Amino acid sequence: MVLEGHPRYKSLRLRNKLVDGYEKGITSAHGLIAHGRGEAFDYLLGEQTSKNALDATNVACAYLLTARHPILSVNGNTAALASEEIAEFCAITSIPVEVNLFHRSVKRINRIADYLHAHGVVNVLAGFDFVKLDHISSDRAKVDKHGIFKADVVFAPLEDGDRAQALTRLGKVVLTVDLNPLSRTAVTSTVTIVDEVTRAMKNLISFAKRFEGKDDQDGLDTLKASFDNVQNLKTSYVIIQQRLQSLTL
Ligand code: PTJ
Repeated sequence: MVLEGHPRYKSLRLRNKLVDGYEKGITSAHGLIAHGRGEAFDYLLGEQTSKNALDATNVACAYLLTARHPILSVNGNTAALASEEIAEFCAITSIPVEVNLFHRSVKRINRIADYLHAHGVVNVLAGFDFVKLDHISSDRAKVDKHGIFKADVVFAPLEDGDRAQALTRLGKVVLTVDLNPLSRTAVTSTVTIVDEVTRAMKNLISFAKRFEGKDDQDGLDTLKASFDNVQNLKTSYVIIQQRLQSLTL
């Protein structure tokens, strides 16, 4: 149990969620290590949503709201950390979810799909009716015919570089959340949200709520056109540099 007054309460709560996910067979052992890398970058970034991360989140949401066939690709880490937020976001936007795993097993796909359903996600594709994409060495190449394969906009938090590259090569818009602004995924994606995934999901929900029931295609298109992913990533590099330079020992 983590007490709310603990100085690292939020970070410890997320760790607990992941360990719980691991014990339930949702998160892989590798996922725990991947989370540690994310935590290290979050520490360097100040453990808060920066303005440039919020800008990227809003642009990502604009892409999702204007897509013909959007899809949210969920892995074992994202499911353990953010199922409640995914359920709320998908209820507002009607975007379907595809369970797509790096360390793929039928057992884990079913467990994650059940876990998402239990948290209120209605439309979950398990990826059993799949097509294998080229140029991807991992099992993430297997994508659902009715999900990622058909999608024009793929939102894949905690994605891997190979697939981000392969999906952009196929002409898809790739949106990701990655605390490491230097990763291949971060530099390859159309929009990279350099933020912690639960914070990013909450901000996506707020943005989607503002546009609920409104038809503002022009406004959303203008927002998309104004965005430069490389410039946005550079702002994250600067934040890390400035934080390191401001350290006085
Ligand atoms: O459930 P599976 O089998 O699909 O596996 C999922 C993992 C995450 C293990 C797999 O996709 C993987 O190995 O990912 P990578 O290549 O380690 O990339 C994960 C990226 O996400 C890293 O750049 C981390 O910095 C980042 N990251 C980790 N935790 C978070 C995060 N970004 C945002 N929020 C987090 N909580």
